[in-house]
Amino acid sequence: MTQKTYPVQVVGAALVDDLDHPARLLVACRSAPEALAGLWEFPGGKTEPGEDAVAALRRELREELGVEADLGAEIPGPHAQGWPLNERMAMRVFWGSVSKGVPEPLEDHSELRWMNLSDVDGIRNLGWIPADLPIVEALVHRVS
Ligand code: 9L3
Ligand code: MG
Repeated sequence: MTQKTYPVQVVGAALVDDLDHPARLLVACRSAPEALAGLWEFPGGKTEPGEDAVAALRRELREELGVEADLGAEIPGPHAQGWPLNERMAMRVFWGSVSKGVPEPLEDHSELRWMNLSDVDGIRNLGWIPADLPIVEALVHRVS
């Protein structure tokens, strides 16, 4: 069987305080584009030509948050390209932790927030980009 291909590959990070014993998750509120402003997401962005997913995500976290990250296992989505975002884009999501720096909203975000992973309802009710919600559910199942 062949699977659909999404022309745009996006990568995102579930950044936690400690990869082995996660207690807190970093969530980011978008400031741009206008259609997504005010919605929360996993930080990340589009993979560039010739870049693998992990390298792209390291770059995005440097650009958007100003941090270096250790990346861990993937949170597998229903598709080889990860979690479908729309007809054209799918996102691969990796666990990660900050290895250097303090996250700041340097690009396309108005606010960052560390959420307690025990606050499952608080995380669920943030007002996510709708396409990120299935990933939120997979993540809270993983840690609960
Ligand atoms: N997107 C959705 N959820 C996310 C991320 C990082 C991205 N967690 C969508 C929003 C944009 C597109 O993917 O339409 C590309 O993301 P970016 O490069 O604007 O961050
Ligand atoms: Mg981005």
